[in-house]
Amino acid sequence: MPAIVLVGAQWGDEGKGKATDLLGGDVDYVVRYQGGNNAGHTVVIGDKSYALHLLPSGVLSPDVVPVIGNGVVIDPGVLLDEIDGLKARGVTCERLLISANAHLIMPHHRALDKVSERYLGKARIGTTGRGIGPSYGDKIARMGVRVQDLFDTSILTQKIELALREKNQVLAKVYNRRRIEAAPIVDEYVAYGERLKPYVADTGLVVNQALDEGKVVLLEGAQGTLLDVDHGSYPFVTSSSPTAGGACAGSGIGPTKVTRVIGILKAYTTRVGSGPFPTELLDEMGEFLRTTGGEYGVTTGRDRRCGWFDAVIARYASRVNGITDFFLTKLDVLSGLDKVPVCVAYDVDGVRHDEMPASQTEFHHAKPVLEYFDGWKEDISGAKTFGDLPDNARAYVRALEEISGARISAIGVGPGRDQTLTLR
Ligand code: 2SA
Ligand code: GDP
Ligand code: MG
Repeated sequence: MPAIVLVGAQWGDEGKGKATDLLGGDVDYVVRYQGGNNAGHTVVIGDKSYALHLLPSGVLSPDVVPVIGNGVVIDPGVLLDEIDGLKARGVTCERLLISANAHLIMPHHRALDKVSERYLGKARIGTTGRGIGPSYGDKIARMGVRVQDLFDTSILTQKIELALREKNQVLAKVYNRRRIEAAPIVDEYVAYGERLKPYVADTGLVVNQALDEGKVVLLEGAQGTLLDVDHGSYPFVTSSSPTAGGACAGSGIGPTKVTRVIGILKAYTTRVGSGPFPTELLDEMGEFLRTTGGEYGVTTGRDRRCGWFDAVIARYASRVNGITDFFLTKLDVLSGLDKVPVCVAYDVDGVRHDEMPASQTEFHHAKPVLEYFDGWKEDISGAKTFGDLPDNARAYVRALEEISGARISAIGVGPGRDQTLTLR
């Protein structure tokens, strides 16, 4: 039975958390397949707002089994704090399953993330400083520590000592930092293991069995298409694969199981961290989008960079992910504008590009070719159906659908659970 992938179509923060929560009523399992606590999803239910980092957004739906898949990197202290924080607010995580194969973020990963960013100076990536890159780096270099290692103290000690032998050299010789001792980390992580043990499972097996039984599985991406380590604006990307292809590798299911890929697409564009951003607005319009849209990082609190909707990116996301339909979010934020500009193509050194330029140098030089749509003045946050929207808002949505490469099946008009319009 169906596995559905939910993926960010831009640079993250499109509203994936809200979309996952909305679908929660129709799905049985929600699986996070990549990233770590660099992610920040805000879900608003009634007058309560939840900020989730590692837990799948499905944790807020009582009948959903939330799963942290093998492709995620877990900072165990952060995860336990998140579980405790939700419990204090009456949300139980008893059904949570954590892959035994997921990799761990260690103290030296956090240290290296921070010092390497400082060392890069102006060339920095603008990471969240949570140790994501160094943890994935060790995974690929085959020296990572996995969740299952927490239950074999001898292996855990061996792995931590081996890793620190190298990391301490780097920390001391390259970054002039103090060495990190292995023994306290082993004790700390063994204690985490004791608390996490009840949740740990062979999640690949569980998810495949669920699919065989006809259950619906939602694979929830973090970050977004242009932050993908292969398909994003490299090197200004995260170190995992948020795109739909990554959903199978990060959860342990085969691609033949995926029947729908939902792209979450904001009605304008935002980005956190460094790197090219063709439609970025550095004027009062950018400030308008940031203030009206509440565009501040859920994890780091950083201002998000803001710009107009970019159809080149939407088409690229559609292609790279095989998107079947888009959820268009935050349409309400655009209310009040006289004209709404949309980037339909790029001008790269005098040459028009309708598709994403093949080289990063071209992407860095891309200037938006803008088309202007008539705006609407009405507050649309109370709209219940597509027909409730002003004519110009409907025309804007239909135009985006036309140029983005897939149909729009839902529209967000506010952060609340009930502020979503479904189409057709
Ligand atoms: P990292 O920490 O190694 O993954 O950083 C690499 C790049 O990935 C970007 N990145 C993000 N971009 C948008 N949202 C993210 N999550 C938080 C949020 C961000 C925050 O939901 O607001 O609070 O700052 C996220 N996570 C990683 C990051 O900015 C780097 O460009
Ligand atoms: P994610 O990382 O993709 O889950 O997105 P974030 O949670 O980081 O950022 C999206 C923000 O937009 C959150 O604060 C949501 O509550 C909010 N949001 C989601 N959909 C809508 C919408 O349609 N309208 C408005 N105004 N806010 C929305
Ligand atoms: Mg976010």
